[in-house]
Amino acid sequence: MTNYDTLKAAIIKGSRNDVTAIVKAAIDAGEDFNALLDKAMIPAMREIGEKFSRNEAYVPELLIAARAMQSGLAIIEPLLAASGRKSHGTVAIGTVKGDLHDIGKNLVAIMLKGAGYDVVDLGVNCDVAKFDEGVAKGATVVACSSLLTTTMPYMRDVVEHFKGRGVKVIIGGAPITQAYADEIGAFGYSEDANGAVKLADAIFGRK
Ligand code: B1M
Repeated sequence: MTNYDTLKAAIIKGSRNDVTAIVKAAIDAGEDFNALLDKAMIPAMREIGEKFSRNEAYVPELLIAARAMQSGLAIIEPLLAASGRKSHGTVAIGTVKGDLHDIGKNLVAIMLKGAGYDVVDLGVNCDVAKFDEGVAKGATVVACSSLLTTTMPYMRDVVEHFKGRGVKVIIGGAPITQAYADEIGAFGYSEDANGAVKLADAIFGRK
């Protein structure tokens, strides 16, 4: 059974090899990856963020923690992709223009794939032309992620861009709230990756 504190500490320290080894061992032992995410991996990123706020960690520490987190996510993702499922719809996802944070966005993409959706991952720093590329690939839902208060206003541009075009824009990210989604006219908001799946289920009529 995985020691969640050890995994959490390995992410915070940025020990990529340790994270890879722990996550791999847990998956090989048949453990539920949702527990790894909820009890160790996501709290680790929250904790390093709090240290950053208190000037106890700096951008290089954030970066190595993020890389360690990504190495764990990379092990989890193929499991979902390999689960042989029928697509329930297509969602294009990207982090908005000016914003390079992608861990939360990747997590949402992984959970959507796991729930049976085709996901067009557009990466980070996406402008409306980039989101158009996702729609051209069949997406009828555009999911926007933003982690910065300076980049979240671009979500309004994305909502405006897709108005009247039959594309539903849903949004999320640490500074985003339901009130903000209502204010800019987004179709929906979710606080976390599981919420994004519920939102997609509601949009595609699965629940
Ligand atoms: Co940055 N950063 N960062 N950072 N960083 C934050 C966001 C910050 C809150 C840290 C802090 O001050 N405490 C702060 C923002 C302050 C603000 O705007 N109010 C901040 C800052 C200031 C910056 C820089 C400006 C720092 C600098 O250079 N001086 C800079 C900006 C760069 C840029 O984007 N242009 C910067 C850079 C970086 C790194 C590159 C070093 C690195 C990112 C690496 C990467 O992503 N590949 C980084 C990191 C790691 C963080 C923190 C520590 C962690 C973010 C994270 O991965 N969280 C973050 C502090 C924090 O959030 N506590 C911070 C874990 C992730 C699982 O959660 O992304 O929230 P989250 O995603 C969740 C939900 O939000 C939701 O579901 C996810 C899973 O449950 N969700 C969605 C996300 N997207 C969704 C989309 C949806 C639905 C739900 O669509 C429907």
